[in-house]
Amino acid sequence: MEDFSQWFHDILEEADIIDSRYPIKGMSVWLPYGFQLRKHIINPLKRILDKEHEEVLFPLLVPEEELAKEGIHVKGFEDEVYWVTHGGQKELNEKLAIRPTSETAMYPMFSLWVRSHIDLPMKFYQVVNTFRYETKHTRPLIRVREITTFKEAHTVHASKKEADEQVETAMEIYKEFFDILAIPYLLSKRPVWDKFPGADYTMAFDTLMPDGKTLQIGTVHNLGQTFAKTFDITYETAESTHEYAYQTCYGLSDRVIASVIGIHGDEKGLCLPPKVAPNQVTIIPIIFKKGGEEVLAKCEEIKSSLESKEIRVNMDNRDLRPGKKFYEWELRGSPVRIELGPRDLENNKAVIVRRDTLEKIEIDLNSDYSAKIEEIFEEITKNMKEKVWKKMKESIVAIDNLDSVKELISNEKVVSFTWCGDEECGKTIEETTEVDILGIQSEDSEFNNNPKDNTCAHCGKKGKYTALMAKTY
Ligand code: A5A
Ligand code: MG
Ligand code: ZN
Repeated sequence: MEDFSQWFHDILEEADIIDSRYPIKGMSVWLPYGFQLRKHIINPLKRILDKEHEEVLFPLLVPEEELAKEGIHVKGFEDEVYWVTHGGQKELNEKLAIRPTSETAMYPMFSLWVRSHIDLPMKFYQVVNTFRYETKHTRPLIRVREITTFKEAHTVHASKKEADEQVETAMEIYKEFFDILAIPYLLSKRPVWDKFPGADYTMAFDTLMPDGKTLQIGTVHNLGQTFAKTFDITYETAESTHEYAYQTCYGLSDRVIASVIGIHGDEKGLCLPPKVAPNQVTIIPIIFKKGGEEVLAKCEEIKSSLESKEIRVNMDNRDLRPGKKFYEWELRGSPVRIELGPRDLENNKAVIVRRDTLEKIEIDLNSDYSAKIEEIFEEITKNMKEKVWKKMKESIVAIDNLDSVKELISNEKVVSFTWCGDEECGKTIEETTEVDILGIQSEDSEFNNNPKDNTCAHCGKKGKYTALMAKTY
């Protein structure tokens, strides 16, 4: 893929994902195929969250007074908020913010809902659109002004320990989700100057896009008691004392969809993991003048049989050359194609083509072929996952001084180095290299690969952490 940016732009249009010609910068239209893909990505996430969260839906508008309450938070978002100032001709008494995120919409209500320790923990989530007046270059799905697919979870706990544990749980949830999408990720603790406004700390998932830039695809924030104090979220303990609650929130967005498209795609187009592909199997009847009816009937039979096993099947019997159909469904990333013509019918066989490898596999239609296809789905997922994880890991280069950073980054690498962790040192590193520090690796991270006795790659002080640097979106 020579020019990823161009490829990404083209595929969104060619595969009918979104139309970015909508006349407002940073806002696009989801097209039917894109909408299906989006749905099949959201669904498994909801399934995971529904196990221990409750889904809710808050209003889009936030009173100015609430938005302004948490000083650090509002400071972080003040340049990005869209405002509603009028109702018809009449200027509103109080401006209303269009949510850039929903802390200030939710937490005044949490203050009413949280009464006693028996109400806790509370775990909510919603999938909504949020609006951010981004000033950096906008890009469909990646940096948008209307985030159409903003999943935000918000939790309230009775103790610091429980909130800390929820951060761990949230990270596990996201790992499980990204594994379903076969998306590789780097998990790090963001530097203090890059944490979520108002959070104690932020854990972030970044993935590596084909152009060597990392994309933040999910964040988990430990909010401590900051918002609880601002919004008066208190509970009565078993001993009848009143305490401030502890909170966390975690979110992800359309960027996840961008990463599925970008990371798995190739020169033929999309390549979708079976679990999220709108059409898991595409059946293409190969019809000549004679025997068309029988072929179509057999294809219908295969379709119903697969559908009875909950496989999403699409039968393309449009009056087009098969070659044209192959091309289109490869472009749209359908993981498995089944071709069936008169000769196959005679032998009661069909040909399966895997989108990831383009490998052809003959199946016996007398056998339990739906089980075989499920097996192929598993293999596809495994293969796609291994390929992209390998590629990401190979892009990470450990260095012991910062001289080569610029060159490595321009060669699309991510660098890891030993860092002292001091804010001043970190900011100097970012300024002199013009590269972002993603964050620090946990002790048990496989990317925590710098020797323990190393000194900081920049200042020479005791090196406490392995940090990652990359060119970011
Ligand atoms: N309330 C918390 C969860 C929150 O808002 N966190 S956040 O600011 O980090 O946003 C959550 C996720 O949305 C980020 O991890 C990032 O991947 C994504 N995101 C942020 N701004 C975006 C934008 N303009 N376009 C697309 N995705 C964006
Ligand atoms: Mg920065
Ligand atoms: Zn240092």
